[in-house]
Amino acid sequence: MQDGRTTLTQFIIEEQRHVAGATGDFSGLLNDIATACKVIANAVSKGALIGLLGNAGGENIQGEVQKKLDVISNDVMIRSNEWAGHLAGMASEEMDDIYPVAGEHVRGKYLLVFDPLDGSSNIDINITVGTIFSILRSPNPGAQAKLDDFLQPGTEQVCAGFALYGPSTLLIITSGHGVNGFTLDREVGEFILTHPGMRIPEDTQEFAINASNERFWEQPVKRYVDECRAGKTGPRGKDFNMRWIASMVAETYRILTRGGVFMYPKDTKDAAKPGRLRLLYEANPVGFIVEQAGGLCSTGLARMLDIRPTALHQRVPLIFGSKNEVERIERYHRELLTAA
Ligand code: AFP
Repeated sequence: MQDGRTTLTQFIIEEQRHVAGATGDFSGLLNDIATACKVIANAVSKGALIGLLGNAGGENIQGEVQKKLDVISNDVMIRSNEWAGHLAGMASEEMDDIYPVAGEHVRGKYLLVFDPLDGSSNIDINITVGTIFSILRSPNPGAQAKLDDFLQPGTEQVCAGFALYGPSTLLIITSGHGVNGFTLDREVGEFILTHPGMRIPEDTQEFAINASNERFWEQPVKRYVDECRAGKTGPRGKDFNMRWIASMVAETYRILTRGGVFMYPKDTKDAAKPGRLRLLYEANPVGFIVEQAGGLCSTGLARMLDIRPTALHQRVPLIFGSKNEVERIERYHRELLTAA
C-alpha cells in the first residue's frame, strides 16, 4: 500500500492469498511481466532520442516488416521471464518457433505467449502501442515446452493482459475474476490500481473497422456496417461513430472504457488468410479480458475462446466488444448460413 493506493505487487499478493495451495509462482511471473512492460515503456517513450524508431531490417514469420522496437521488446520479454523458474516455454508473434526455457534455467509450470509490441507499424508516428500476453499451464510442468503444449483453447488461459504505452502507461489484467487496470507512476516506478472492476457497456454507438477493406467484406459485416452508417433514419434508429486506430491494444482499451465494437472480420482479400489477427497472441488474450469485463469475443460464428488452435501463428476473424452488438453481428452471420 502506498499512501492508501494499491500497488500491483500488493494486488497480486492479496489475490494469491485467496488461492489454496498457491506457491507464489504465478505472482512472481506476473511481477516479471510487469517489469518487462516498464522496460519496454521506457524504450518506447525515449524513441528517437536513443535511435529506436524505424525498421529493424527484417520480416517476421507473418511477412510483416519488423520495427527496431519489435525486436527489442521481444528480447526484453524473453530476458525478463526466462530465468526465474516459472516458465516451461514462451511463444511470440515475432519468433518463428516456440522458445523452450533452456538447460541453464530452471523450468516451471507455466507457458507465456505474447505479442511484444502490438500496433508497432504505428510506432514512428507516435501512436499508442502495447504488449499483449497470455499465460497457460504447461501440460508437462518442469519439462521443456513443445509446440503442441501451446495449442490450447482460450478457455484454458490462467491470466491475460496488456500494457498500453500511451499518454499514460497502463497495465490491464484478468485472471478470471474481473478486469483491473493499473497506471504506472513513473516517479515511484510502480503500477497503481486506478481502474478496478472494468466493465464494457452492453450497448454502444461506436464501431471500429478498417473501411478500406470494404470491397472484401462478407455480407453480414457489410450489412452491419451499412446499418450503422444509415444512422437515425436507418434500421438502427440512431447515429454511430466510427474509429480506426490500427492498434488493437488502443482500440481494446477504448472499448473497455466506453464500449464499442471492433471488427477485423474474415474477408475475401487473401484466400490463404482466414483473418488478419492471431489467435494465440491477440484474439485469445483480448477475448478473455473482454468476456471478464462483460463483453463478447467471436469469430462471427463461434466464441473465440472455444477454438482449438491448430498452429502457433494461426490467424482468425476477430469481432469483440459490447455484448448486444456482438450478438447482433453473430446473428447476421447465422442468418446468412440458414438462408443458404
Ligand atoms: P502491427 O503490430 O503490425 O502494427 O499490426 C497491428 C494489428 O495487428 C492490430 O493491432 C491492428 O488492429 C491491425 O493490425 C491493423 O491492421 P490494418 O493495418 O490492416 O488496419
